[in-house]
This record gives sequence, structure tokens and C-alpha cells, in this order.
Amino acid sequence: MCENAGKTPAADQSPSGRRTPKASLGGPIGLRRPGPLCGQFDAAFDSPMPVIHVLNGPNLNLLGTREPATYGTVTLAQIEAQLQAKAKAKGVELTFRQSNTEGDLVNWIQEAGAKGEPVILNAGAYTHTSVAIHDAIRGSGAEVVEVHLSNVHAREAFRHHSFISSVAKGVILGFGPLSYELALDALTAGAPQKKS
Ligand code: CA2
Repeated sequence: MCENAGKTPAADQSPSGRRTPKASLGGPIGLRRPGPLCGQFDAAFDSPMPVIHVLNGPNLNLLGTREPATYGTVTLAQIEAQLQAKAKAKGVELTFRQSNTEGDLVNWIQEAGAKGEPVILNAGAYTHTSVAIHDAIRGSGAEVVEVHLSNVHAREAFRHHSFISSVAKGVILGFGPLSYELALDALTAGAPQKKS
């Protein structure tokens, strides 16, 4: 029997107020390290707020400024704003970052993996080239949902292969900015709901 059954998770039970590596979303994908008895419920008690990292790769900072036919007119800042609002409503803390440098993505994935915090990853063109990102996901155990704005399978052949898909929990592509929101929904499905 779970000792926390029937109780309400405290807002913050850690003395320092810092989040612990046990932070978990408790969803079918986000459930990372369930406690031995209580699983996702235990995790909700251990962490003030689950964290999801949204990582964006090269050239995604150009969104909304060029190639609207392929990538639309929404900027990365607008995608972040939309996602932050959705995360807040779900009681999830979101970190949202972009880099044109492969090593930054590798470091951020490793950090998330070490903390057991899930990642929504649009690695941009590194999706199709980066063994380093593949290894970072695999090596750190990071739980990754791969996302793409465009349907890469309906585009050039060189975009058809992903080095990420084989080490990802799931892949969502082709829905524009909605791809990110669907990934957030997937990671938070079944997680304890935020009280209004
Ligand atoms: O569809 C996606 O989300 C991609 O990850 C976007 C990448 C592309 O290399 C992948 O094959 C699919 C490119 C992001 C660059 O976006 C730009 C936006 C405006 C202007 C130029 C590039």
C-alpha cells in the first residue's frame, strides 16, 4: 500500500526548495523512475514541479523570418510563449533553449538525462547527421520526444533518416508548432493535475 495514498502532494517538501533528481511527470512516457511502491504518486511528493526541457537545434532561431512556405510564419519565441502557457496550466516547469552548436545540445541532453528530466527535442538538421546527439541520448538515458515542424518524410531524401528516432520514446512531426504541444501532451498524459 502506498503510504501517500489519499494525501495531497505538498507544494515543496525539500528543505532547500530545490528540485530533486526524482522529479517525474508520471505520464506513460514521462514516468521515468517510479518509486518502488507508489510510482508516479511518490514522485509527485518528491518534487515541487516536474521539469521538461525543450531543446532546439540549428537555424530554428530563423523561424518566422524566412521559408514561410515550409516552416510557417510563427517565430520560435511565439512557440515558446504558447508552450510556456500550456506547461504552466499543467503545473510543469519548462526550460526552452535553442543553439546552433551541436555540443550545446549534447551537453543539455546529458544534463537532462542525469536529472531524469524529459526532453522535447527538435535537433533541426542535426537530426539527420549527428551521431553525437544519438550517443548523448543513449548514453545519458535521457527520455526524448523527437519533434519536427515539417513532415520530413515528404521532403528531400536526406531528411528521411533520423539518428534520433531509434533512441527516442516517440516522434511527432508535420504539425508545425502543434508538434511541440502534442509532445508536451504526450509527456504529461496521466501526470497529476495542477490544482486550480
Ligand atoms: O521540420 C523541422 O522541424 C526540422 O527539424 C527543421 C530543420 C530541418 O533541417 C529538419 O530537416 C526538419 C530546419 C530548421 C531551420 O528552419 C529554418 C527556418 C527559417 C528559415 C530557414 C531555416
